[in-house]
Amino acid sequence: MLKPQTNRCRALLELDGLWRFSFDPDGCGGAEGWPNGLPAHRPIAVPGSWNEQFETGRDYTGLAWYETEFELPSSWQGGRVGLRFGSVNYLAEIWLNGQFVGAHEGGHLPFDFDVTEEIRRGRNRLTVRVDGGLAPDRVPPGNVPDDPRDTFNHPYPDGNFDFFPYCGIHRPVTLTCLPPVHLADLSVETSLDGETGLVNLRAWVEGEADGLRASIGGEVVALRRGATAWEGQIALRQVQVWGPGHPHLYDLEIEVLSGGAVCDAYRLPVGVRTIRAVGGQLLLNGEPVVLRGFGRHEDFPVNGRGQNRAVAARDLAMLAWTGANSFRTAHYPCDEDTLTLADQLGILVIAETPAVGLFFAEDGLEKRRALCEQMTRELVTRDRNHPSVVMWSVANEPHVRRPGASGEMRRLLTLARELDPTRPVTYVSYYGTEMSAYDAADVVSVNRYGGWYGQYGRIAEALPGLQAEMEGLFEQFGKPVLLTEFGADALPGHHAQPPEMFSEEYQADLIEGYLNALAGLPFVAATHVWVLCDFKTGQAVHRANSYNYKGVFTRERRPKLAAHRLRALWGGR
Ligand code: BDP
Repeated sequence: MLKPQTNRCRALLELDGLWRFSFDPDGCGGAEGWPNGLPAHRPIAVPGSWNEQFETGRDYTGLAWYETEFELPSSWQGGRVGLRFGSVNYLAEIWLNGQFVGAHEGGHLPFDFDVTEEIRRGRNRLTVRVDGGLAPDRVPPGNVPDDPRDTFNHPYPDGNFDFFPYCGIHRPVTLTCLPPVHLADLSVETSLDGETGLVNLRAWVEGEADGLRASIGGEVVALRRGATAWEGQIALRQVQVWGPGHPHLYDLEIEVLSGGAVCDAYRLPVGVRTIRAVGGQLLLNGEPVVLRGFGRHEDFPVNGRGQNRAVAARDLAMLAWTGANSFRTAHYPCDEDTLTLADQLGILVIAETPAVGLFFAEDGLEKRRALCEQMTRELVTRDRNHPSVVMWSVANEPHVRRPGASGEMRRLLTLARELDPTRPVTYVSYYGTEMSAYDAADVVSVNRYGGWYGQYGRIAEALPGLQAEMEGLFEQFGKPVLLTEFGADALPGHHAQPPEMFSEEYQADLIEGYLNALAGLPFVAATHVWVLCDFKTGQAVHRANSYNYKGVFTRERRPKLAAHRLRALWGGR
């Protein structure tokens, strides 16, 4: 799905701002006709999570209604009018002027509707019902009944995952106007042939076009009409490849021709690079690369999970300051502007679907499977044109001990690879060799917490086992091994000598111990600290202040001792 843009052929209107809002705990809004106007309401900021904007509703994950009004620009005539949501958690139903437009399930990916029929000249009323409910048949799941084969905690609210289940309209809402014949989607794949960069294009068009023209780096080609898409290749001699330290972006422009004239245009920054897993290494542009970095949540005081571009810019600046080169979008796709930033800054990204906390009991299994497939498709089609995205992760910590679990993981890995054969695919597990589907992945990704969730207070005791396990994983699968999480909680300002759990010293020592222990293992292709910043969780006995304190920066983005330690180890600028 293309990100909206405005240019000589396209227009857009951001609908963000102060909307009207009402909780609907009894679910009576539909029967009472709320799509025709909310009877009682309070103001709410969009985007933003509802949980932190009022003195009530912090733990509320039920039904709520949003409403706004806007005027259609009079110049928007004869085009296709679309309504696009960057993300709504969890289930959104949309009405325009009281008419039902459509629904979307899943909290972290965009969706849009053609509202050309429903839109009116002049003033329009847009209504959104959001269902933030946590349920076993949703992804990620919540309120999951106990399973004796898998132990998990039940935080409050009861998400089957370790972050606060923020709800609401979390990313921008945009009204778009496209010409009747327009570019509907685009795929850009790059490869290298010596010093020549090859840019392979596939473009999907809505309506009858006479032709398509692509220009990049001074080269112009006409695309040819294929069975389903328009296709073409552009060769860039003496190509400037994209990568950390040299994030060169070319400016691609696609023009759609109809009746002898340009009827639509779309611009996209393109980074030419290759990424492959070969033996025990990840190769970026043919050269071995080791991912140093973090898991990153979208989380900030008051904003909750609402998109905040300044926070994203700050996060990527802090990441570079430590000397890191990468992050994983744990445990859901990040917003699109963050990926644009990563493209510009030369930061490598493992893009993860929202499939966290999957369990494989029959209850809701088929629906969860269908949702995982839908989300994998939505993620790949949204993010495939970002050079920063170097890998797909189809799940985090599925409860793989369940019968059938390996098959479910294999299915998702295969789907991701079919959708995008140019990037390695993986899933992240806390199990190693047991019941795993790593034979179907390109890299093995594991999370390890020795010295924290085991061997309390004894970092040194955790390290030999870690090395042996990583060696065992490489021996078994012959693929790069990624340590996608490791870390320790540190309460900011809490110090101890000798170091003890929850002190800044203990966190810094554990991280350094892990990095040193793995430094000599050439097949370890990633060390990602959990986590970049402290983040909000549900309430639980092991979550003081409802925070996960494994950030090397605080939730307010101040460095802890571990951030300085990493900077010394990673040579940050
Ligand atoms: C890991 C999970 C992550 C948690 C982390 C922790 O993947 O979501 O936040 O544990 O407990 O297993 O800090």
